[in-house]
Amino acid sequence: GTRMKGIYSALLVSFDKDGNINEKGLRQIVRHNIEVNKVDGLYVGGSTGENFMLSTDEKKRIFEIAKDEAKDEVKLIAQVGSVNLKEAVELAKFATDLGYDALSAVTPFYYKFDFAEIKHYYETIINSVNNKMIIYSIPFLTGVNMSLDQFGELFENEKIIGVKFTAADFYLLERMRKRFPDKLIYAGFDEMMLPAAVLGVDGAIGSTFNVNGVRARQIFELAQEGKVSEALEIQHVTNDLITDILGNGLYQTIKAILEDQGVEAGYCRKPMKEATPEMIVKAKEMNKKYFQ
Ligand code: NGF
Repeated sequence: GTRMKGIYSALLVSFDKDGNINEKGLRQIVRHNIEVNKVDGLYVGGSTGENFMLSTDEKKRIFEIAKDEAKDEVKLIAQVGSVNLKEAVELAKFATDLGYDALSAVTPFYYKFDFAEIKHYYETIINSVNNKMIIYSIPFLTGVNMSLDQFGELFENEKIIGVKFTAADFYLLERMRKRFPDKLIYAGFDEMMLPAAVLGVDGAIGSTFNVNGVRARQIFELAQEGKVSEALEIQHVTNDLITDILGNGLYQTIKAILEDQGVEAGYCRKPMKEATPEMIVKAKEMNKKYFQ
């Protein structure tokens, strides 16, 4: 549990123009996160990894490459969730065999699964392996809003050790912190990291840490030291950056900033669009403004 606290990049994946995994670029993104962003860990196969547009073999390949490049230098969490539960179990076994420190699974989406179905999904995945599970809750993309009691029911399984909380419901977050002091809670919205840190989350998992990991750590550590106004100054700069990124195209822009820093972050997977020349110009301006 406690050894998994800290700052985790939701790992970007580099694709070539045809949408194939660019292994060299992916390795560079892993190295950049470890050496420049100085993250504590990587969250592999999440939304930021464009995971839900990939085949099972591609997901496995990404788990392999990330582990091979990171070795044991940082903690590794594998997001294995899928509405295809058999695929989720297969990926859970695969990532566990590779030595991933923990698994995570998005709440099953698209169909309106009831809580009994959601619980069965988590129990099936985690009981198939000797590993730990971090629930991936992202209601704005999945439509799944679980209550405090429902989280509590899932957390009764000791192998379910925490939650990646990508939501703006700070009332629920506070209730969770108080009721589950021993579970790991990760903040998922980078632009709301400071209030989440003040509420006592154990860490954060974010897409923007692929470029802005150093500021993210400063916000988190200052908040933990009670230096809220200093942390807020850094959150303000961070949110200027995030506003610029979101206004220009989330993953395309982070990739273009990385490219400008010499990291072969490549293209996004279709149906995500290709960055236009105008988007790339703006990303270069962001790199200059926030990172030089
Ligand atoms: O990218 C998304 C989804 N969310 C990420 C984060 O929760 C990581 C967040 O960093 C994640 O979901 C994943 O990769 O699995 C945002 O991108 C960031 O706060 C900007 O809004 O939209």
